[in-house]
Amino acid sequence: MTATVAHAETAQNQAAAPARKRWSVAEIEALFALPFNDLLFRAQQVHRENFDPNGVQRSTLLSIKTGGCSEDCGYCSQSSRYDTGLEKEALLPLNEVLENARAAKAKGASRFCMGAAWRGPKEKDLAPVLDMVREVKKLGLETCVTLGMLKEGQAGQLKEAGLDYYNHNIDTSPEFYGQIITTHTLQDRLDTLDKVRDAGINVCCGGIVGLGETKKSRAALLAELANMNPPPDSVPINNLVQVEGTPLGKTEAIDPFDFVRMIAAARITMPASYVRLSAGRQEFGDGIQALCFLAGANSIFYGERLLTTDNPDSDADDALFARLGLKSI
Ligand code: SAM
Ligand code: DTB
Ligand code: SF4
Repeated sequence: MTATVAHAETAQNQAAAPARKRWSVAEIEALFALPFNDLLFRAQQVHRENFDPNGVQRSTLLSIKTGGCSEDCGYCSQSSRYDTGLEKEALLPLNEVLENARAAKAKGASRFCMGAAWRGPKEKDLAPVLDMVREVKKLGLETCVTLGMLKEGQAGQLKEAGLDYYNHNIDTSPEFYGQIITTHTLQDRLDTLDKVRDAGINVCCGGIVGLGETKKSRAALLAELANMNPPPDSVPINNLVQVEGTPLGKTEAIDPFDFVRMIAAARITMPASYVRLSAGRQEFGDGIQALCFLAGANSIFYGERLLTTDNPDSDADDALFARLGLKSI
């Protein structure tokens, strides 16, 4: 085939591709306003059209560099601006990371996600992380890192080391963002996501609810995510873990049914993405978590620790999976 023909075919394929739906904030608010059963039925239908309804992917998190972060994210235990009683730690040595990764694999996680409390990695920070990615990958695990904002060229280095996913959340709606974070902008985060996507790394991007946001703001967060081109491969929906000493440490908790609605609307608006029932699961009982799976959540963080706060024990999760007939994928 000549180059000209190949080009012509590409152009034709593009012309034939159906235009992607853009979601308005009002449309997503209308999803939230549906009777709960109607919303869940619709979400479950979309879920079944796109995924095995009983498969749930499991990632284990490890904080490879804890605390002392320059940023002022109002929810975060790791910002140096708040007195949360957290001990600042240096970057973990490779052998300790690998020990944790081996244990996560033995427990049944398929992906290992390493998080660092940085605004972004300096060049000298990145080299040891690249080694971690290479070595974790060799264990037969998928790799994910969340390191903050990336500079030119860093995403390419991570890709070359074998990185599968980069997590970088937009956290909340464009309108509410400035009330939660002032040291970097939403646009800064979108720029990093572009670099990750351009390097051919899968994008993991979601947000947090329970920050004191309105329902409209939740809808706007989902619209921002769903209208990305393409939408993120993985969408973590975090329920704020209230950390004493942070500005949001005493925020009123979200109604758990509204959290389930958030999962359902994420499933409907991003049919082909993995929707992750993320931080804050401990605040929900088994019943609410089961509803989240019914609403289309198909991944979780697995293991007793998130980054600096607790997550359900893996034994408790294994028992829940057995009771619900869920299988790890
Ligand atoms: N520093 C990097 C960054 O901000 O991208 C990586 C680590 S940061 C802890 C990763 C994400 O965890 C945040 O964007 C936020 O969505 C989530 N997160 C942090 N603290 C949380 C909390 N207390 N409750 C729920 N989610 C939280
Ligand atoms: C994400 O969306 N949630 C995870 C992961 N990506 C890095 C982090 C949750 C952190 C919860 C608070 C803590 O343990 O510090
Ligand atoms: Fe730093 Fe990330 Fe926490 Fe913000 S969320 S304070 S950037 S570690």
